[in-house]
Amino acid sequence: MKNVVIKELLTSAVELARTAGEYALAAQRGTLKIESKTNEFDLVTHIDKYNEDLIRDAIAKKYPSHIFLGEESGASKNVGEIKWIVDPIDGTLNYAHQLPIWCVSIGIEVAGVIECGVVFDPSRDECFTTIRGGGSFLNEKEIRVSLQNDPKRSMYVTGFPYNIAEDPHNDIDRFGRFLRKGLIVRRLGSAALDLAYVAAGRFDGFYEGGLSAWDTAAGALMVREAGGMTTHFNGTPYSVYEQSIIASNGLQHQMLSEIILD
Ligand code: 2AM
Ligand code: CA
Repeated sequence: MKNVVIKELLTSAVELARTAGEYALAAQRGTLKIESKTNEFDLVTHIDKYNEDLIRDAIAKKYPSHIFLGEESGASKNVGEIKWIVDPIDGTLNYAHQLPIWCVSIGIEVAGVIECGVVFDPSRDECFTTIRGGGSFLNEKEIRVSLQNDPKRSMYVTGFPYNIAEDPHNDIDRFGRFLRKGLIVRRLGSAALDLAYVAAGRFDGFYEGGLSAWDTAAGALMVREAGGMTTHFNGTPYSVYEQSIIASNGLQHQMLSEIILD
């Protein structure tokens, strides 16, 4: 597909992410209706749903043949080669607690390949974008992963699933291995922002065990286009349809993989 078409799709995605993000930011101070999803910790607000409908309807109107895949409403029945992969609010728990660490994430896949994406953080007015073969940007300025190769001077980030109490992916042991080595690991609660921050060189690496396509569709490409590396825990190249991810500045990828798989 021509670069101009991809650029046009990215422009539409940025507009939608900004509209949805600004709406959610304004709504955050109001009364949020909160419901639980898979368990009592996995919550969704009426704004997640409102925002997803807003984005989904706008795409259906402008691009009726495109496929939509969203966290709250699942996949549309369209058949075609262009798919919008949307998390209307990534970091929902932070959002519900008035913590300004959440974003809108939109990735666009063409014939099975993620071609571009946006991660918009309305609390800081930070708009991260990426386009395959064209780099990654923060508010239109190019970003690169860090050059840090010393783990003692590094900062990593991870996340835990909502069923962490059952620890199905051994996240607690894995996190413990990092802490016992004295390594610094943050846990922010928004996988899409974690990835954008690796792309921007704020973190040197990110890993998480149980993610979905909408959490990573934009952010994983963003890391690669900023010069970093993305794989699954087992070292195979990253696909948004598999759960685990290691995203790093590249220099530390092997070292992180060894701790994660230990
Ligand atoms: P959310 O805020 O959109 O729900 C927290 O570690 C990160 O992982 C957040 O991006 C959160 O997305 C996501 N997340 C948490 N539990 C998840 C699960 N069971 N499946 C997919 N993503 C999950
Ligand atoms: Ca979400």
